[in-house]
Amino acid sequence: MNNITVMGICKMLQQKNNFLVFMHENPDADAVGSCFALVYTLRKLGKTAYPVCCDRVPSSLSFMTEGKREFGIDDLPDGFIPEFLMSADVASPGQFGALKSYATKVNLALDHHATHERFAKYLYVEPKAGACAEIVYKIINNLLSGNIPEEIASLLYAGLAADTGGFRYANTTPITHKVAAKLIEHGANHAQICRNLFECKSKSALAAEAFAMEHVKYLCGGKITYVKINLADKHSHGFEDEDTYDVINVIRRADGVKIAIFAREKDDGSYKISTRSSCEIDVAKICGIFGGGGHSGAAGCSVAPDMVDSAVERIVKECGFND
Ligand SMILES: [Mn+2]
Repeated sequence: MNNITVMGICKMLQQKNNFLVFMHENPDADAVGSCFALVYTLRKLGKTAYPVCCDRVPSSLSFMTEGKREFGIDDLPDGFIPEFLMSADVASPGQFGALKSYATKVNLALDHHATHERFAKYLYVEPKAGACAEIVYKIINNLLSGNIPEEIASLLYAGLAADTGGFRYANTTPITHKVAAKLIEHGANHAQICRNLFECKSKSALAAEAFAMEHVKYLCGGKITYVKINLADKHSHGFEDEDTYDVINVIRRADGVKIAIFAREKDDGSYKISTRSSCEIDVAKICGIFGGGGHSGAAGCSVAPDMVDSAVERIVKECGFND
Protein backbone atom coordinates (compact mmCIF):
# COMPACT_ATOMS: atom_id res chain seq x y z
CA MET A 1 0.00 0.00 0.00
CA ASN A 2 2.70 2.42 -1.02
CA ASN A 3 2.32 5.38 -3.32
CA ILE A 4 4.63 5.30 -6.31
CA THR A 5 5.69 7.80 -8.99
CA VAL A 6 5.28 7.45 -12.77
CA MET A 7 9.04 6.90 -13.05
CA GLY A 8 8.90 4.24 -10.34
CA ILE A 9 6.06 2.49 -12.15
CA CYS A 10 7.93 2.47 -15.48
CA LYS A 11 11.03 1.02 -13.83
CA MET A 12 8.98 -1.70 -12.17
CA LEU A 13 7.12 -2.64 -15.36
CA GLN A 14 10.34 -2.85 -17.36
CA GLN A 15 11.71 -5.43 -14.92
CA LYS A 16 8.78 -7.84 -15.21
CA ASN A 17 7.64 -10.04 -18.09
CA ASN A 18 4.27 -11.66 -17.52
CA PHE A 19 1.35 -9.37 -16.73
CA LEU A 20 -2.36 -9.43 -16.02
CA VAL A 21 -4.31 -6.18 -16.18
CA PHE A 22 -7.70 -6.18 -14.44
CA MET A 23 -10.72 -4.05 -15.33
CA HIS A 24 -13.64 -3.45 -12.94
CA GLU A 25 -16.96 -5.29 -13.11
CA ASN A 26 -19.40 -3.96 -15.72
CA PRO A 27 -16.41 -2.47 -17.55
CA ASP A 28 -16.83 1.00 -19.05
CA ALA A 29 -14.80 2.70 -21.78
CA ASP A 30 -12.26 4.10 -19.30
CA ALA A 31 -11.61 0.66 -17.80
CA VAL A 32 -11.38 -1.02 -21.21
CA GLY A 33 -9.31 1.77 -22.78
CA SER A 34 -6.87 2.00 -19.86
CA CYS A 35 -6.51 -1.78 -19.59
CA PHE A 36 -6.02 -2.48 -23.31
CA ALA A 37 -3.68 0.46 -23.77
CA LEU A 38 -1.49 -1.00 -21.02
CA VAL A 39 -1.68 -4.53 -22.43
CA TYR A 40 -0.74 -3.41 -25.96
CA THR A 41 2.08 -1.23 -24.63
CA LEU A 42 3.55 -4.08 -22.57
CA ARG A 43 3.32 -6.38 -25.61
CA LYS A 44 5.07 -3.74 -27.71
CA LEU A 45 7.88 -3.87 -25.16
CA GLY A 46 8.20 -7.60 -25.80
CA LYS A 47 6.34 -8.73 -22.73
CA THR A 48 3.37 -11.04 -22.30
CA ALA A 49 0.22 -9.36 -21.03
CA TYR A 50 -3.49 -10.19 -20.89
CA PRO A 51 -6.60 -8.19 -19.99
CA VAL A 52 -8.92 -9.68 -17.37
CA CYS A 53 -12.48 -8.88 -16.36
CA CYS A 54 -15.15 -10.75 -14.39
CA ASP A 55 -17.88 -9.45 -16.74
CA ARG A 56 -18.21 -9.38 -20.51
CA VAL A 57 -17.26 -6.17 -22.29
CA PRO A 58 -20.60 -4.65 -23.44
CA SER A 59 -21.23 -5.02 -27.16
CA SER A 60 -21.36 -1.22 -27.44
CA LEU A 61 -17.65 -1.15 -26.50
CA SER A 62 -16.52 -4.13 -28.56
CA PHE A 63 -15.17 -1.62 -31.12
CA MET A 64 -12.36 -1.14 -28.59
CA THR A 65 -11.52 -4.85 -28.26
CA GLU A 66 -11.55 -6.04 -31.89
CA GLY A 67 -15.00 -7.52 -31.29
CA LYS A 68 -13.90 -9.80 -28.45
CA ARG A 69 -15.93 -9.60 -25.25
CA GLU A 70 -14.78 -12.40 -22.92
CA PHE A 71 -11.66 -11.79 -20.87
CA GLY A 72 -12.17 -14.22 -18.02
CA ILE A 73 -9.39 -15.72 -15.97
CA ASP A 74 -10.28 -19.09 -17.55
CA ASP A 75 -9.64 -17.70 -21.03
CA LEU A 76 -5.91 -17.31 -20.35
CA PRO A 77 -3.62 -19.67 -22.24
CA ASP A 78 -2.60 -22.88 -20.47
CA GLY A 79 0.70 -22.63 -18.66
CA PHE A 80 0.73 -18.85 -18.45
CA ILE A 81 1.97 -17.81 -15.03
CA PRO A 82 1.51 -14.11 -14.32
CA GLU A 83 4.20 -12.50 -12.21
CA PHE A 84 2.74 -8.99 -12.00
CA LEU A 85 -0.93 -8.10 -11.48
CA MET A 86 -2.24 -4.63 -12.26
CA SER A 87 -5.65 -2.99 -12.10
CA ALA A 88 -6.90 0.03 -14.00
CA ASP A 89 -9.86 2.18 -12.92
CA VAL A 90 -10.76 -0.28 -10.11
CA ALA A 91 -11.67 1.52 -6.85
CA SER A 92 -12.25 -1.37 -4.45
CA PRO A 93 -11.92 -5.16 -4.03
CA GLY A 94 -15.69 -5.38 -4.52
CA GLN A 95 -15.27 -3.99 -8.03
CA PHE A 96 -13.36 -7.12 -9.03
CA GLY A 97 -16.77 -8.81 -8.78
CA ALA A 98 -16.40 -12.60 -8.99
CA LEU A 99 -12.59 -12.15 -9.11
CA LYS A 100 -12.54 -10.37 -5.73
CA SER A 101 -10.00 -12.84 -4.32
CA TYR A 102 -7.39 -11.40 -6.70
CA ALA A 103 -7.64 -7.89 -5.22
CA THR A 104 -5.08 -8.48 -2.47
CA LYS A 105 -2.66 -10.03 -4.98
CA VAL A 106 -2.58 -6.90 -7.15
CA ASN A 107 0.92 -5.42 -7.32
CA LEU A 108 -0.05 -2.06 -8.81
CA ALA A 109 -3.36 -0.20 -8.91
CA LEU A 110 -3.86 2.79 -11.21
CA ASP A 111 -6.99 4.74 -10.42
CA HIS A 112 -8.67 8.12 -10.28
CA HIS A 113 -11.45 7.42 -7.75
CA ALA A 114 -11.36 9.56 -4.60
CA THR A 115 -12.90 6.56 -2.80
CA HIS A 116 -10.03 4.23 -3.80
CA GLU A 117 -9.59 1.54 -1.13
CA ARG A 118 -5.83 0.96 -1.41
CA PHE A 119 -5.99 -2.80 -1.87
CA ALA A 120 -2.82 -3.11 -3.97
CA LYS A 121 0.82 -3.29 -2.92
CA TYR A 122 1.68 -0.16 -4.92
CA LEU A 123 -0.75 2.48 -6.02
CA TYR A 124 -0.97 5.54 -8.14
CA VAL A 125 -4.25 7.31 -7.45
CA GLU A 126 -5.01 10.74 -8.82
CA PRO A 127 -8.57 11.81 -7.97
CA LYS A 128 -8.21 14.99 -10.04
CA ALA A 129 -7.61 13.02 -13.24
CA GLY A 130 -10.66 13.11 -15.50
CA ALA A 131 -10.18 9.45 -16.37
CA CYS A 132 -7.84 6.62 -15.48
CA ALA A 133 -6.75 6.89 -19.12
CA GLU A 134 -5.19 10.25 -18.24
CA ILE A 135 -2.92 8.50 -15.71
CA VAL A 136 -2.18 5.59 -18.06
CA TYR A 137 -1.20 8.10 -20.77
CA LYS A 138 1.59 9.48 -18.57
CA ILE A 139 2.97 5.99 -17.96
CA ILE A 140 2.71 4.86 -21.58
CA ASN A 141 4.16 8.10 -22.92
CA ASN A 142 7.15 7.47 -20.71
CA LEU A 143 7.50 3.76 -21.54
CA LEU A 144 7.26 4.39 -25.29
CA SER A 145 9.36 7.59 -25.24
CA GLY A 146 6.53 9.60 -26.74
CA ASN A 147 5.96 7.23 -29.68
CA ILE A 148 2.38 6.19 -28.98
CA PRO A 149 0.87 4.13 -31.82
CA GLU A 150 -2.51 5.17 -33.19
CA GLU A 151 -4.26 2.10 -31.79
CA ILE A 152 -3.15 2.87 -28.24
CA ALA A 153 -3.91 6.58 -28.65
CA SER A 154 -7.45 5.72 -29.72
CA LEU A 155 -8.01 3.47 -26.70
CA LEU A 156 -6.87 6.18 -24.31
CA TYR A 157 -8.91 8.82 -26.12
CA ALA A 158 -12.03 6.69 -25.76
CA GLY A 159 -11.46 6.36 -22.00
CA LEU A 160 -10.89 10.08 -21.64
CA ALA A 161 -13.88 11.07 -23.75
CA ALA A 162 -16.23 8.61 -22.04
CA ASP A 163 -15.41 9.47 -18.41
CA THR A 164 -15.68 13.20 -19.06
CA GLY A 165 -18.93 12.84 -21.01
CA GLY A 166 -17.25 14.10 -24.15
CA PHE A 167 -15.22 16.72 -22.22
CA ARG A 168 -18.38 18.23 -20.76
CA TYR A 169 -18.37 17.11 -17.10
CA ALA A 170 -16.83 19.01 -14.18
CA ASN A 171 -13.93 16.51 -14.02
CA THR A 172 -12.58 17.86 -17.34
CA THR A 173 -9.40 19.89 -16.72
CA PRO A 174 -6.85 21.70 -18.87
CA ILE A 175 -4.71 18.55 -18.54
CA THR A 176 -7.55 16.42 -19.92
CA HIS A 177 -7.67 18.63 -23.00
CA LYS A 178 -3.88 18.65 -23.38
CA VAL A 179 -3.73 14.85 -23.20
CA ALA A 180 -6.63 14.59 -25.66
CA ALA A 181 -4.80 16.93 -28.06
CA LYS A 182 -1.66 14.78 -27.83
CA LEU A 183 -3.68 11.64 -28.50
CA ILE A 184 -5.22 13.21 -31.63
CA GLU A 185 -1.68 14.13 -32.74
CA HIS A 186 -0.80 10.45 -32.36
CA GLY A 187 -3.69 9.59 -34.67
CA ALA A 188 -6.65 8.88 -32.37
CA ASN A 189 -9.73 8.88 -34.56
CA HIS A 190 -11.71 11.19 -32.31
CA ALA A 191 -14.75 11.66 -34.54
CA GLN A 192 -15.28 7.92 -35.04
CA ILE A 193 -14.67 7.21 -31.35
CA CYS A 194 -17.20 9.83 -30.25
CA ARG A 195 -19.74 8.55 -32.76
CA ASN A 196 -19.26 5.03 -31.34
CA LEU A 197 -19.39 6.20 -27.72
CA PHE A 198 -22.15 8.79 -27.77
CA GLU A 199 -24.31 8.37 -30.85
CA CYS A 200 -24.52 4.76 -32.06
CA LYS A 201 -26.96 2.72 -30.00
CA SER A 202 -28.75 -0.57 -30.35
CA LYS A 203 -32.51 -0.38 -30.82
CA SER A 204 -32.98 -2.17 -27.49
CA ALA A 205 -30.86 0.48 -25.74
CA LEU A 206 -32.98 3.23 -27.29
CA ALA A 207 -36.10 1.35 -26.14
CA ALA A 208 -34.71 1.16 -22.59
CA GLU A 209 -34.13 4.91 -22.64
CA ALA A 210 -37.65 5.55 -23.92
CA PHE A 211 -38.99 3.31 -21.12
CA ALA A 212 -37.02 5.34 -18.58
CA MET A 213 -38.32 8.64 -19.95
CA GLU A 214 -41.85 7.35 -19.71
CA HIS A 215 -41.51 6.07 -16.13
CA VAL A 216 -39.20 8.67 -14.57
CA LYS A 217 -40.42 10.31 -11.37
CA TYR A 218 -39.64 13.92 -10.56
CA LEU A 219 -39.00 14.43 -6.83
CA CYS A 220 -38.23 17.45 -4.65
CA GLY A 221 -39.87 19.89 -7.04
CA GLY A 222 -38.01 18.46 -10.03
CA LYS A 223 -34.50 18.65 -8.53
CA ILE A 224 -34.26 14.87 -8.38
CA THR A 225 -35.23 12.33 -11.04
CA TYR A 226 -35.67 8.66 -10.24
CA VAL A 227 -36.48 5.58 -12.25
CA LYS A 228 -36.51 1.90 -11.34
CA ILE A 229 -36.26 -0.95 -13.85
CA ASN A 230 -36.93 -4.41 -12.44
CA LEU A 231 -36.39 -7.87 -13.92
CA ALA A 232 -40.00 -8.09 -15.11
CA ASP A 233 -39.56 -4.81 -17.04
CA LYS A 234 -36.32 -6.11 -18.53
CA HIS A 235 -37.88 -9.39 -19.61
CA SER A 236 -41.12 -7.97 -20.97
CA HIS A 237 -39.29 -5.34 -23.03
CA GLY A 238 -36.27 -7.44 -23.98
CA PHE A 239 -33.70 -5.14 -22.36
CA GLU A 240 -30.23 -6.46 -21.59
CA ASP A 241 -28.39 -4.86 -18.66
CA GLU A 242 -26.06 -3.11 -21.04
CA ASP A 243 -29.05 -1.50 -22.78
CA THR A 244 -29.66 0.49 -19.60
CA TYR A 245 -26.14 1.95 -19.50
CA ASP A 246 -27.23 5.45 -20.52
CA VAL A 247 -30.55 5.54 -18.67
CA ILE A 248 -28.98 7.56 -15.86
CA ASN A 249 -27.75 10.17 -18.35
CA VAL A 250 -31.11 10.40 -20.09
CA ILE A 251 -33.09 11.08 -16.92
CA ARG A 252 -30.74 13.82 -15.75
CA ARG A 253 -31.26 15.93 -18.84
CA ALA A 254 -34.48 17.67 -17.75
CA ASP A 255 -34.14 21.34 -16.91
CA GLY A 256 -33.62 21.89 -13.17
CA VAL A 257 -32.45 18.35 -12.33
CA LYS A 258 -29.55 18.31 -9.84
CA ILE A 259 -29.52 14.65 -8.87
CA ALA A 260 -30.49 11.57 -10.89
CA ILE A 261 -31.08 8.14 -9.37
CA PHE A 262 -31.48 4.90 -11.31
CA ALA A 263 -32.21 1.55 -9.65
CA ARG A 264 -31.81 -1.57 -11.78
CA GLU A 265 -32.64 -5.08 -10.63
CA LYS A 266 -29.77 -7.45 -11.38
CA ASP A 267 -30.16 -11.09 -12.36
CA ASP A 268 -29.41 -12.18 -8.78
CA GLY A 269 -32.33 -10.06 -7.55
CA SER A 270 -30.24 -7.37 -5.87
CA TYR A 271 -30.45 -3.78 -7.08
CA LYS A 272 -27.69 -1.65 -8.52
CA ILE A 273 -28.36 2.00 -7.69
CA SER A 274 -26.57 4.57 -9.88
CA THR A 275 -26.48 8.26 -9.01
CA ARG A 276 -25.34 11.44 -10.76
CA SER A 277 -24.94 14.92 -9.35
CA SER A 278 -24.69 18.14 -11.31
CA CYS A 279 -24.37 20.31 -8.19
CA GLU A 280 -22.17 20.43 -5.07
CA ILE A 281 -23.82 17.36 -3.53
CA ASP A 282 -21.25 14.53 -3.29
CA VAL A 283 -23.06 11.35 -4.36
CA ALA A 284 -20.02 9.15 -3.64
CA LYS A 285 -20.41 10.07 0.03
CA ILE A 286 -24.13 9.29 -0.03
CA CYS A 287 -23.60 5.94 -1.80
CA GLY A 288 -20.96 5.19 0.82
CA ILE A 289 -23.77 4.82 3.36
CA PHE A 290 -24.68 1.62 1.51
CA GLY A 291 -21.13 0.41 0.98
CA GLY A 292 -20.80 1.94 -2.49
CA GLY A 293 -18.65 4.74 -3.84
CA GLY A 294 -17.36 6.44 -6.95
CA HIS A 295 -16.85 10.10 -7.76
CA SER A 296 -18.56 13.16 -6.27
CA GLY A 297 -20.54 13.57 -9.50
CA ALA A 298 -21.09 9.90 -10.38
CA ALA A 299 -21.41 7.04 -7.92
CA GLY A 300 -23.29 3.84 -7.17
CA CYS A 301 -24.06 1.11 -4.68
CA SER A 302 -25.79 -2.26 -4.53
CA VAL A 303 -28.62 -3.16 -2.15
CA ALA A 304 -30.82 -6.16 -1.37
CA PRO A 305 -34.22 -6.21 -3.13
CA ASP A 306 -36.24 -5.45 0.00
CA MET A 307 -33.97 -2.47 0.68
CA VAL A 308 -34.20 -0.65 -2.63
CA ASP A 309 -37.15 1.63 -1.88
CA SER A 310 -35.90 2.64 1.56
CA ALA A 311 -32.36 3.13 0.19
CA VAL A 312 -33.62 5.45 -2.54
CA GLU A 313 -35.72 7.30 0.06
CA ARG A 314 -32.61 7.75 2.20
CA ILE A 315 -30.54 8.95 -0.79
CA VAL A 316 -33.23 11.53 -1.58
CA LYS A 317 -33.28 12.64 2.05
CA GLU A 318 -29.46 12.92 2.19
CA CYS A 319 -29.56 15.33 -0.74
CA GLY A 320 -31.20 17.75 1.68
CA PHE A 321 -33.58 19.51 -0.70
CA ASN A 322 -36.58 20.84 1.21
CA ASP A 323 -39.37 18.76 -0.26
MN1 LIG B 1 -12.85 5.87 -14.81
